Amino acid sequence: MRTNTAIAARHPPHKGFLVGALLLALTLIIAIVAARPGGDTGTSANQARAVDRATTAPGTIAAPAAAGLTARQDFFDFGTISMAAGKVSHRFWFRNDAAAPLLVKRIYTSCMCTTATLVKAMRIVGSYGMAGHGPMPDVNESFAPGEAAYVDVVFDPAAHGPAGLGHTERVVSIETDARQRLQLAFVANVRP
Ligand SMILES: [Cu+2]
Repeated sequence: MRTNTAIAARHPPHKGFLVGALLLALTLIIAIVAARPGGDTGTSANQARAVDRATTAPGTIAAPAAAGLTARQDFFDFGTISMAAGKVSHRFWFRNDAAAPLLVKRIYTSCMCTTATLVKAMRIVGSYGMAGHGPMPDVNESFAPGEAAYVDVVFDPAAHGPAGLGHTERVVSIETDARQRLQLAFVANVRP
C-alpha cells in the first residue's frame, strides 16, 4: 500500500497521460516514416542487387574488355619444342576496337624466359619482359580507333634449364590507361 502511494505520488495521472500520448505520437511518426521509405528501400535494394549482379556477371566483365583492346587470337600452342633447338616465337595481333583512342601503358610477361616486342606502324616500339626484373620503361603508345599492332613473343625453353622441361604456360599482358588488361597466352611442351 505504501509503495503504491509513493509511485502514484511520483507519477501523477496527468503526467502519465502526457507520456502515453507522446509515446503514441512517436509510434505513429515512426510507423509513417517506416512505411514510406519502406517501399522505396525495397525497390532500391533490389536495384542495388540487380546492379551488383550485372557488374559481377561474367558477360558484363567481358563486354568492356571487348570494346577496347582486342586480340585476333589470344592463345597459341607451340606444341612439342626442343630446348636444344633454341628460342621460339609467335606473333600476336591486336587492335583498338573502341570508338575512342586508347593508350597502351604497359606490356609485361609472366616470366623472364619470355619477352614481347611491340611493333606498331612498322616501328619497333620496345621489348618487354617480366615485371620486376630490372628497369622496364612504360610503353605509352596511343592507338587510334581501329588501329592494329602486334607483339612478337619470344620464348626461350632453355632459360630454366632442366627445371623447365614439360608443360609450360606463359602470359603476355598488355595494359591500357582504361585499366584494361589484354592477356595473350601460350603453351609449350618442352623436351631436352
Ligand atoms: Cu620462365
